[in-house]
Amino acid sequence: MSSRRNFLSGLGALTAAASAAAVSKVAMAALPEPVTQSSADTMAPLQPTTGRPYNPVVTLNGWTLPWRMNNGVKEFHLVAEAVVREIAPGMKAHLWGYNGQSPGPTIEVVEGDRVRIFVTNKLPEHTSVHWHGQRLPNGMDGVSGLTQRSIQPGKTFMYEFIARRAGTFMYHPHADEMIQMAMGMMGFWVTHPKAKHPQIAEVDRDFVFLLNSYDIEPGAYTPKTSTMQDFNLWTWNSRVFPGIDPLVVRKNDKVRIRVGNLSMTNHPIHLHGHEFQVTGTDGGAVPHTARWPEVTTDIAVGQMRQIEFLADAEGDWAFHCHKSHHTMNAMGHDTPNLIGVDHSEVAQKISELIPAYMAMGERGMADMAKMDMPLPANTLPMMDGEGPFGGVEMGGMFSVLKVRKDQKPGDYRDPGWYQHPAGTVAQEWHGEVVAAKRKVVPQTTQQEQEIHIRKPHDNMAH
Ligand SMILES: [Cu+2]
Repeated sequence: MSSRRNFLSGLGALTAAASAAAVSKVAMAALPEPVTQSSADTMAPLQPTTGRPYNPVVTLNGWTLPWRMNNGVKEFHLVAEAVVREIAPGMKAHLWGYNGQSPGPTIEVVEGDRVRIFVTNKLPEHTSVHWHGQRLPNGMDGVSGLTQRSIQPGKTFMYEFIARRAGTFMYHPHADEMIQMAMGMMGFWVTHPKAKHPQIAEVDRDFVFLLNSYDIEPGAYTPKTSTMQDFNLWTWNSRVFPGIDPLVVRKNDKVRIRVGNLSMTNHPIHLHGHEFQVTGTDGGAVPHTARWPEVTTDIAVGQMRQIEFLADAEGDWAFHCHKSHHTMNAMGHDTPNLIGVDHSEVAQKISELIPAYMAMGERGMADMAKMDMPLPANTLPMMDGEGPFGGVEMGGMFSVLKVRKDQKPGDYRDPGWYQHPAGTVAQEWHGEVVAAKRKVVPQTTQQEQEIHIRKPHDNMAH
């Protein structure tokens, strides 16, 4: 639910730390009223009512920032502040973000627009905003210390530039970024082409999200910001499955998905049931002649990728990061591999001491997903989500592309589970099993199996 609110009355219970950053009422009066968002739901696309028309994007579990026109300039107001983000139903995180949410709202403009962005800092430390991928005057690039003074708590800075290049971009702080990005400060930016563009197709649905990650221990609310690699929540727009909304499309829609990576590792993003092309990066549109078909595209740290496909296959198609540890939630990452280990003897001994003891892992970890184990406060099961055929056993960076022939244009509501036509679902075989005919392979002798090893010599160095 979007709420316009008085800027100063917005200091909620959570922002005790930030209240040090009191903002002058007089200074704020002339600025565009900050618009905030408290819900983590996917908002309907924001149809432009002023300026050049464009086909808006849908931010997964997010929203687009409204603007005001002021003498032909698009004016936005970002407020850097402490926020509460629901990571998935059952877990909330205390993060930093913009205008009530992490990630901040998506900013959408049109190629050639003059854009003015006011940034008010309600954090307890200084910040800045870098407009990743944009062509702009050097002093607007948002690198504190290098191109500008940092924005001190309580201060408002103004960025102004022309959105010169159509494409897929993002924004994030370039001040204490190890802390500020680990706390969730980031947002998406889309510059739409002003006219038909030879390398930018018109599409029916255009989704955007950021890849990010957090290290929040079960029972805690605030991410550990010194973590370098070992994150336990792999998120899309600061959400994990089953909290990531499905991408709902109509059959035969042309679909674009724009993804940016602001986590500390790469993510091979994989789509089932369709092949796509990478049509753009944060450097711009990929020329038609340089595109090739993929079902997985690796998105490196700091990169953005724009993929496009024709959604011509009905169904509920998995869409996820292909690193299997990234489709898991917090808990149990230090578990040793016990597959094939017979626990029965030791389990019996332990249960004499601890009556409720239960052995886990000897047949894989799927048992975990089925168990309703008591969890610490404010965490999520490691693998979760119920599908029409049982547990999906997923967490983290996972969602579903839902392709339906009767989905109305512009309707993004979840249509429920796919109804498979009779006879099109894999199931247990009950028929007769025909004995396989096998070719008789002659036995090899000991002599033939001998391996010749060539040792490297000095002159083989390379
Ligand atoms: Cu990943």
